[in-house]
Amino acid sequence: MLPVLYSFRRCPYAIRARYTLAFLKVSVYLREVVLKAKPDALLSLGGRSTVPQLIDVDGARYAESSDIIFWALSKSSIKNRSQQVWPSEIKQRNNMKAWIAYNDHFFKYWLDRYKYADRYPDFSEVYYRSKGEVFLQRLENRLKKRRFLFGESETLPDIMIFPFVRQFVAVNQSWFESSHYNNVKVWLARFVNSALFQSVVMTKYVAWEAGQAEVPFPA
Ligand SMILES: N[C@@H](CCC(=O)N[C@@H](CS)C(=O)NCC(=O)O)C(=O)O
Repeated sequence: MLPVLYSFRRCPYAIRARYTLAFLKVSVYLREVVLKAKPDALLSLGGRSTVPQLIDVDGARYAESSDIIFWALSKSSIKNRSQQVWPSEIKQRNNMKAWIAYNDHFFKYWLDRYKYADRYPDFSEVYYRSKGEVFLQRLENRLKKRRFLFGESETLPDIMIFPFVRQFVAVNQSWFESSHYNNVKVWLARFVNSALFQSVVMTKYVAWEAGQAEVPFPA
């Protein structure tokens, strides 16, 4: 018996949760959700039915990607990896939290408008992109001096931010390729070209239906 993770393959919140689980080798049963036809098992939990959501074996519910990520940190037996991604120094943790919060509140806001510019006709797609670029430039400045946001190896801010940058880039890949964000390009490629991302995190699963065999993740 394992905890259950409700997930949606392309969702950036679900991607960062799955990446953390895979990186820390914390096992769950993955239930792939179709957002337009959420399973009753998820809806009947009540309240928010966004993905990702994790239900632990004792019934405890983690309804936010960040809750799942911190739950995974507490469960991982690979202590050097959990220490690597979330070092114990308080000042550094606060700084990391600030980067994650900036991503989740500001970058995500402009990302949605850039991605769905036709639904936000007040301004142009290029305008929304330029707003998102403020964050890309901050990432670029930081990554000029180090391989990852907080040093030479990945930490939670990298893991929690890259799925959103990936989505931003996907709106107009050729624009990004020709842009000057060269260090962001290399940083993003490290994640999306990794075996962990391609062969584990982004594995395709059929939509889960009640009664079907559970799917262990990471496989
Ligand atoms: N703050 C949540 C956001 C999760 C979220 O918005 N997920 C989207 C998919 S990317 C979703 O479930 N949308 C469907 C819905 O809102 O019902 C988290 O960090 O997990």
